[in-house]
Amino acid sequence: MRASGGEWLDSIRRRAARPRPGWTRRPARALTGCAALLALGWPVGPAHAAAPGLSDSQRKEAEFIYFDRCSGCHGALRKGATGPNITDEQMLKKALPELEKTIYEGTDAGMPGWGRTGEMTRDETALMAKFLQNPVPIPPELGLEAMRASHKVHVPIAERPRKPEHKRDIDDLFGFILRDVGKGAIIDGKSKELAGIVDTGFAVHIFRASATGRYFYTIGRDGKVSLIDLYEKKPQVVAEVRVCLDARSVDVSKYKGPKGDFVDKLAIVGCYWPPQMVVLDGQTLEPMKVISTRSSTYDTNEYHPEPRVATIVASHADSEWVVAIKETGMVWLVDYSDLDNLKMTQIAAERFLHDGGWDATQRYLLIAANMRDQMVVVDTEEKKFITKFETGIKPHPGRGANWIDPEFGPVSATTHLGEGLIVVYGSDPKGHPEHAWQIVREAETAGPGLFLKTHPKSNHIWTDATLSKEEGANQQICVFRKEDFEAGPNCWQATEHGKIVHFEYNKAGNEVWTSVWDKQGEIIVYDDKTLKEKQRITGDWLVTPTGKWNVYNTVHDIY
Ligand code: DHE
Repeated sequence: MRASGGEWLDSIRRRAARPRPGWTRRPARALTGCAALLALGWPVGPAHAAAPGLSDSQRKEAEFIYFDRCSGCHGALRKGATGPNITDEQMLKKALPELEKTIYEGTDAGMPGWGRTGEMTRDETALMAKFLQNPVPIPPELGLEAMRASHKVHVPIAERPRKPEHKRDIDDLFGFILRDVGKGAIIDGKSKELAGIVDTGFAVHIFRASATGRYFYTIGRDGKVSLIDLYEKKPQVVAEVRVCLDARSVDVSKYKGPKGDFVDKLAIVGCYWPPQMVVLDGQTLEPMKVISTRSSTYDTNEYHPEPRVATIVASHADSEWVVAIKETGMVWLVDYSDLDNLKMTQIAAERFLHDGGWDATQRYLLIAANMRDQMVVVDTEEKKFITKFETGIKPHPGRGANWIDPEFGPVSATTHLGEGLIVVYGSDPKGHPEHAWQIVREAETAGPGLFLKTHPKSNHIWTDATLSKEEGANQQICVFRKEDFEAGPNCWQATEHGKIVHFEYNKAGNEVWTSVWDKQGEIIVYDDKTLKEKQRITGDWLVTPTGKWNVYNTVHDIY
């Protein structure tokens, strides 16, 4: 029988306290927080006779690697989403050397080659091949009581400063993820100085800023949320709580209107496992309500046991979070004005919803259904599905990019995981109905990429090619000009090591910051007008920098 979240945490504590013969810990990667708990083992069903044997310690090591590198695309239950179904029934159809090769080399469909990129050794890829032929371990649930056990308020509200205790411009601070060390760096957008480093969850996925910009929220892959107070002399984690065992998204309440003032009042976390969202007090992170996402697929109406929460955006015009549910293909508009009498609008969209953001008017959610090669449009004012259309192989817009095209008016765009392609489509159904949700331009980038970014004050659109397998291509940046998109991009090699990933503008909209994603990482700051490098931030603290967020742009959803 499976343990409940609370019993499970207790049993983990008991087991963790015992000496563990045969427990092998990987020296290069310290297991922290929930990752360490996960590695202690999930209940597992009986193995098929043909499944290769694994020792206890091998199984635990494989479970951790699976959680760290694989579950995001294939799901905790291995039923597939961005990646295919890799349950033991499917994997036993393949020979072990074939599986090992795929894990080591990657695939043309976009799976990274974990051995090729140095993230797994030969022994580890061999171990993972065997693990995949064994039955899927079922992770436990996590309810309010167990969440509350991990809740800590380090600085009570009454003891927090009433105004900033420093001279920095809070609106121009940047939050940077230091992925592999479970930390976040806060950097001053003006002086480029490091304002402070804070401990966060494991492999933090995103930062979001509170509606006033005073706080940053981070969400770790292990489901730990950290609340960082930017008023403190040095940025400091003032509260934390673990509300999922696997997570990617967090957002805040931004609405101030007739239904109440919710500025800096609430936060929401989207979990991958357990499949649920959790509403928290915005100032203390006390967990308040759990909303399960287990439900039926939008099209066949079949029950799905693991509908994961992908993108969340916060409405500026209503007391609503717009929540994308990946496996069932639904967008849920969650009205947070009355949590006891919760109202939700459930909009059928498309399966495998992943990442997205607002159009320029902040009325339409533009989100990728990446395994369907489509972009989906949802109208949050009329609260209904508008349309979906194919763009290319696995669209991946991040938050997206919105600008005014000289010929087609307001447009939006996406890059793609599966090919080096930027696709531009009309996004102004009022002013330019003939182009709305139609592809108007497309062009090649340096290779399959993850993110693009622009700013209303800029003439440029920046793209990365992080997933490219061609020598050096993932170290390139390609920039398109809004006023002459058809001229093609200006591309250059930005680094000799690591990969270029993700862009963010400063508050003024005249600088672009990007990461060199490497164990010895760097931040490159470009002048957006001249495209010249202005500064390179380095330091031994810059370990695997990935995403970055400017406070002002994140509060106001400028992209
Ligand atoms: Fe992300 C956004 C999920 C891999 C960096 N990523 C998101 C969002 C989701 C998601 C659901 C949208 C959050 C929101 O807006 O509320 N990402 C996943 C995965 O499931 C996936 C494919 C595999 C995994 O195991 O995590 C994955 N993502 C990655 C990476 O490998 C990246 C490059 C580095 C990392 O953290 O592992 C990465 N994802 C990011 C970033 C954003 C993001 C920087 C936010 C973009 C923004 O501009 O806000």
